[in-house]
Amino acid sequence: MLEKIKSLREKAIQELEASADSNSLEEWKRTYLGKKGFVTQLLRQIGSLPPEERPKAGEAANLLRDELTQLYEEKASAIKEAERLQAAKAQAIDVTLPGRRPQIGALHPVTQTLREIIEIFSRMGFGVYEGPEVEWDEYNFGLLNIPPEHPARDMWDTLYIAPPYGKDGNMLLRTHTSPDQIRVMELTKPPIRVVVPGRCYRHEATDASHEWMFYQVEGLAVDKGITMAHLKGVLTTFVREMFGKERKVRFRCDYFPFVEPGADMAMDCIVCGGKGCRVCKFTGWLEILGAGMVHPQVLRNVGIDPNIYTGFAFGMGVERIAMLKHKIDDIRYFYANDLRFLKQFRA
Ligand code: 2U9
Repeated sequence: MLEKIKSLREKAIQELEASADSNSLEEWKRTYLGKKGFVTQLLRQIGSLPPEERPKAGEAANLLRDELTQLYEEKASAIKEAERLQAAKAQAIDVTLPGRRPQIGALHPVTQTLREIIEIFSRMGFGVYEGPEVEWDEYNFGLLNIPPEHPARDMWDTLYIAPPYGKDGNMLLRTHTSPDQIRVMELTKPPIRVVVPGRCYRHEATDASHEWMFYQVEGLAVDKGITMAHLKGVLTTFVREMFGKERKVRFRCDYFPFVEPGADMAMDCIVCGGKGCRVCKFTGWLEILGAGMVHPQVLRNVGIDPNIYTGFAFGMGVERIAMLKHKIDDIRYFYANDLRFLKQFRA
């Protein structure tokens, strides 16, 4: 019997060492320590041995059962740990793999130009105000000295808001940011120095220099003693900051209902330096903005006494400034969403 126990022990230990995963280990447990396993059967046979053999055989069989149980438990925890490590390894991230390059966007060229314009006026002490794109007729035209049915309205092809929102043409998409200047004068007392940027809309057939949606920056300075000299000084500084210190400027008379006198400002052509070329249509000059002294009636409309205060105002199209700056010959490129165009302006 002792021989039998010895050889069973050797066989069991050998097979235990050979089981490499939890399935084969459990199979081993059933074979040796299970209800019908070899060791259990062995223990049952002890009772049928001759009485003098029983104590030794019983002790040896019990020792074998305890030893194999302990060996099983040690092996089980070793396999469990090995399997846990393997699972963790399978899920692990390879930190040495190169990453996917993120697609980084950039500011639109019109936004870049808009910010540059605002920054130049900020350095001259101008604040920034923004108002609504959907406007009252009264703010877009009436308070700016452009009464209903006045022929001056023909200067702006207007997109009106249909009923039930707008009634009798009293609501529209602003044709300029001038109504925001009205709001600034209603909200604050002089001295006023402000620029008002934003989107404007016109019922316009698009071509190389016209879009139905475009950006404007308008500006306003109101105080005691403001003159045309301030207008010329501020705007000349702006042009030279934006397009170069060497720029020559030219002011000529122009008409806008909300200014008197009104002016048109041009600079010498940045392509030919004034000699005449295709860009300046052989005039040597590029028109960049309109301006003027705020009409006394406009000041009166917002409760500012024109006998005490005067002001100058100006307006420019941001796309036009960007086109001159980057020598772009068609305004429609800005809103065509063609990345071949837009990627050229990644700062
Ligand atoms: C108030 C008083 C005066 C703003 C002005 C212009 C002249 C002008 C155009 C330039 C190109 C519009 O974008 S554009 O088509 N603007 O020429 N704008 S004076 O004068 C104002 C505005 C508001 C209360």
